[in-house]
Amino acid sequence: MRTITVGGAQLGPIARDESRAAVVMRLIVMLREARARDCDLVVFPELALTTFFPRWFMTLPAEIDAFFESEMPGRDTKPLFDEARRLGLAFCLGYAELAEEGATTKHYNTSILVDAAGRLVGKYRKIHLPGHVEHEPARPFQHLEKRYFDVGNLGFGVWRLLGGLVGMCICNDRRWPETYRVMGLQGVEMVLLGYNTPVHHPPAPEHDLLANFHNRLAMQAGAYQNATWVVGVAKCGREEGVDQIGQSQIIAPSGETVAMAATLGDELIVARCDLDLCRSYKTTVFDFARHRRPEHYRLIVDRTGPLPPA
Ligand code: CDT
Repeated sequence: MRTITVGGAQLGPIARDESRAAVVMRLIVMLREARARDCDLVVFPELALTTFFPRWFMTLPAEIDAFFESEMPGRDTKPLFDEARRLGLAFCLGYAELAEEGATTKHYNTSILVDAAGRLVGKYRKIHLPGHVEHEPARPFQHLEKRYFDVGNLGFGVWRLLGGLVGMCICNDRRWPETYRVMGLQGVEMVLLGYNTPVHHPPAPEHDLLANFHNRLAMQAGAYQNATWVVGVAKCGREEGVDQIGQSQIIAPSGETVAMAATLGDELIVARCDLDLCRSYKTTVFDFARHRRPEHYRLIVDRTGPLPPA
């Protein structure tokens, strides 16, 4: 049996003035608990090193860039890498990345996969950036991801780790079936993702009561329809006056949630994931080679005429 014991390291709120060093210490405490609970791999949330800064409108580049990392590991994050290697743990970490590309500096919402020896195995840059570009003062808080981040340019990759095929996506990506399907077509067996999801959605407050349901719905459907484990990890609780959902969860290829956080604070959820459970679905209901019919997936645009008689 191929198994990965995975820990979802949910984080409670991070204050705007909390130092990187203090946050990294919180992450290290969770790594140690994960070791004690026999984990092989620990998943941290999206933008796990700072408060969720896209909630504020900022114009000064220096103020914005202070939330970004220009090297990984850097001075403040090296202790995390050192401790994970000492404990023999792989991890997935979300952070804001400053990347020099030719003569330009790019800003990405990024997650990395690091193996138990401390080697960078994979990198993903968020593709589905939600929110808006301009300041919308009528909102109680902003969601300026489209302003502060460039669209990710690395696609949806899948990497060999711990005897399985592991992929990553970030927060809003989890709502889009394409995200899982692109990884599913590459045989993914475990999708790692972090999220910062406000309970209140100013453009459509009628969705607020359904925030936890939609979180579960999207991830469970992605898991089942692509025969993969999904590990979704929140940064949650009331952060700088904004409530964010929790319910971090580990979902089996059956679509069933097998572990879920019960608090809105720092909390480790753990599950021993049998990767061969994916095969039971990948070789039957979701055997893509036998049952998918992409040659028939056409968009019919000329539907203006009368319908034929039934
Ligand atoms: N961080 C992130 O992607 N949050 C979004 C909020 C959507 S509303 C702008 C999410 O999909 O959870």
